[in-house]
Amino acid sequence: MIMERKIMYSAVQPSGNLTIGNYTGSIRNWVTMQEEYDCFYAIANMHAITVKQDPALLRKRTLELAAWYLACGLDPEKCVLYVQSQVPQHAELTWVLNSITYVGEMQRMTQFKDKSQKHADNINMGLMDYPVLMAADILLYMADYVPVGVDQKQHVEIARDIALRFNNRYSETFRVPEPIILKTGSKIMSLQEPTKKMSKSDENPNACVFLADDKDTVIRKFKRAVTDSDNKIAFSEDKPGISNLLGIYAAFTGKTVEEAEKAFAGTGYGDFKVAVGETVADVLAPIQAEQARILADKEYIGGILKAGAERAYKAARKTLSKVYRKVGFYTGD
Ligand code: AQP
Repeated sequence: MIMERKIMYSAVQPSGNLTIGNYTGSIRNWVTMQEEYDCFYAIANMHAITVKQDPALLRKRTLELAAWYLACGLDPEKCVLYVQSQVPQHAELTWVLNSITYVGEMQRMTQFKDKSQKHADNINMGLMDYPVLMAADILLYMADYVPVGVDQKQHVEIARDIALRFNNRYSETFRVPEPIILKTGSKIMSLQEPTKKMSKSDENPNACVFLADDKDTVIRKFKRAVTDSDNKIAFSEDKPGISNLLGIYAAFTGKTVEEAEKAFAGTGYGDFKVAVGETVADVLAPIQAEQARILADKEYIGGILKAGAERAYKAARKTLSKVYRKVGFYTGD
């Protein structure tokens, strides 16, 4: 009996330089998943413009992100790598799904509330519609699973609600996706405000460790990480700074947080921070070298993205035709 492979969808926005949170919460996990599933991995540039972007920088970051994907180990022979805006069905399906999504649901989304506060001068329709576009992304490819960090769980849940609602109204059409959230590395917090998640668009560069940071910068940022003053390395709710560093160490070594706690029992905060910084920098160094090598060959990246967009388009077109028929759009045949 031939078992059908499960389908996986995920994406990252080219909205800033990638952080170690994007890596451990997302891209790194995609690499193992491409062996087992049919994976679609997008560069979510349509999501990115829901906050102001410099157009030239957005284009540049799109290629850089593609190079990071490849450098982290995504293999275009094993998965579909593409740029979201090159597959028009994302926008088209969003419009249909908008018509079965309620404004109140979108206003209650945590990311919408956070980003509305952060970008109070630009609370645009796209920002509020972000989860519907994300639902369209996922549902277009009939994804079974969506690997995400904790921050995106709510959006996968709303995608499930929208899929079920459509299926109830128009008959069985979409597969209902499930989020995959790994135990370690799925919620890396800011180094400066450890109760807030690390975000690539954070204005304080010391709050984030970027994938592109060199060893000295990584160590300097960890040395400056906000902790507490009791000098005890333990994972607990009242020690968000130290807990975050333990979580990062665990995510970069494959150890559990308990093992990390044990390894540093009795160590002072200063030495602990340097050790975490060195561990992270050593993992990043070979990925950075590979990313630079790949980025130098724009033609190679362009070829991969073109082929990826064609494959994604084929799958997306199939779903959208079905949707258009179900909702009663005139198709001319
Ligand atoms: N701090 C984090 N820890 C673990 N996972 C994280 N992710 C993001 N931050 C962390 C995961 O990375 C994937 C891509 O995220 P995205 O670019 O689509 O949007 P985001 O979640 O809004 O990420 P950022 O870094 O915070 O971007 P900006 O600042 O532009 O909004 C997702 O799977 C996410 O869970």
